[in-house]
Amino acid sequence: MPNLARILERYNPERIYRISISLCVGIVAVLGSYTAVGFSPSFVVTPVSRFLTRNMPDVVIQYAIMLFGDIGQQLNLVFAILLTVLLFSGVLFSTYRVHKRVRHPYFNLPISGIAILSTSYLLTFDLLSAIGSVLPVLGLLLIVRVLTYIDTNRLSEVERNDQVTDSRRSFIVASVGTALYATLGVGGSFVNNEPTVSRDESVSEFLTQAEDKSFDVTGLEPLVSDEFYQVDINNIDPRVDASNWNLTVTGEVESEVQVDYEELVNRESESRFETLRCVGDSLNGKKMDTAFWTGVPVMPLLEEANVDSGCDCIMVRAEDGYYQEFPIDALEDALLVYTMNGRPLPRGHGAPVRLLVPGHWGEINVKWITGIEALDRELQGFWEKRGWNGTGPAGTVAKLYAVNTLQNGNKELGGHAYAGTRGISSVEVSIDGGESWEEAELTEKLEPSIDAWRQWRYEYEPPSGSHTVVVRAIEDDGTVQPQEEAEAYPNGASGWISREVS
Ligand SMILES: Nc1nc2c(c(=O)[nH]1)N[C@H]1C(S)=C(S)[C@@H](COP(=O)(O)O)O[C@H]1N2
Ligand SMILES: [Mo]
Repeated sequence: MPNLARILERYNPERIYRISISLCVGIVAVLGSYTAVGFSPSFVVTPVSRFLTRNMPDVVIQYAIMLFGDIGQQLNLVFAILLTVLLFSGVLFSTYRVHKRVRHPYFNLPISGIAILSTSYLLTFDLLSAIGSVLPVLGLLLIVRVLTYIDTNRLSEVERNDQVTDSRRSFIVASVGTALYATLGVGGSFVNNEPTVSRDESVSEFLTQAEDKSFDVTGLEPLVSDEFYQVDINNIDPRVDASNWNLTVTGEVESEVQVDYEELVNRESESRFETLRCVGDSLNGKKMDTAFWTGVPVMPLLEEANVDSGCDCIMVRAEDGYYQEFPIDALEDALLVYTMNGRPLPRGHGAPVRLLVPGHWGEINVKWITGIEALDRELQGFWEKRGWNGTGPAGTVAKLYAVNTLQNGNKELGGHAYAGTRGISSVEVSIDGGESWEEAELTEKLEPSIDAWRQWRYEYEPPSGSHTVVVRAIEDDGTVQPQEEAEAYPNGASGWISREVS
């Protein structure tokens, strides 16, 4: 075992000591901002993470999706946090140079403080976040200073020249302090949780309807999802105040239109059950969910603006810089949605207002919507630029989510089936690998709805030994779910889901 002190000596102890303190400062600066503003756009990591996502070359993104799938985004966040910590550490480390020039200990702390404060402020333009960063940094540096001072005074004249001996204790205290603070800072996240708003009572009859129509199958989510999947390009979602929100209709229009939140919710609204499915959903994946939504039809707004688009297409833009292009036709039954299951739209699902386009892949259901621009020629949206093909109608699928053995020895299968606005007329099940097919039970349609999914359930006496179960959905007009197998990228997953059951 090499002796730590020796290594320290060999690698210029003073420098190592400073690097360590700088790292501690980087960590507490990031945590401090987090404690002050939480996972919000004002958090110091947000702009760094955003920069990474927006500027990552398309090839890297495609590889990351293939290699890491959903955790790609978490990796991005971890990387962004590391970079931000290093940025603050670097800033602090460079102030040591200034200290050397100034040569007066009283200036050290203010100089470091100003450096951290301005870095944080320049990243976020948020004073609260910047103060959040600088306060714990000042606390940490103060402790280090005081301890170093005490220790230095205790030493003899000769020993005082050895900077490291007298700062080792302060270094240990600094690391322990940082670790403690990290624990508290993470605990602080609970403080930043958003309050739950009580449910609009007029919606309960619809939610009760969904509950009553749902099958009671172990391992199967009800018709209105308990956990609604979330997909977007952000690690830290935008936070948009309803009072500051507005939507503009611009571009190839006769007269631009602008509505704010008040005006929107005072318009005539519609409420219905709708299902969303992400084009990135794997064949038997769970990026498909249903909620009861309330919103205002979009088309009247475009009519007010008198849109005259050369391509009959629009670009929809959002607060997070996301943009999607698609045909105006798709908007026929689309809503600008502001409640979900009787509560104000949650931040993660696009608060205060999102677009809901029945039957289309999730990606054009733009959250945190800010603008609709009528185009004169076709352009590519955020995902289309990266090779995806997800602006059209969503694919048909019967998922196989539950395989249960009942008390009477029978097998019970269950899942959700979705066919966009084409509708599900039946789900067929084969227990012999696709030789013969039987019809599954189907839940009643949710009302009102244009494209809500259904649950299916099938019970049978199992043959002895293992057998292959296959399921497929049939659309309203008799079209059978495509059997050809494909990965999600780039057109959405397809194929019949099958499973060995024994
Ligand atoms: N502003 C914005 N809207 C967005 C996205 C996004 O990244 N930014 N992601 C889209 C994608 S790919 C999907 S699948 C749906 C998911 O909606 P949800 O998170 O409410 O389930 O939102 C869409 N709307
Ligand atoms: Mo998606």
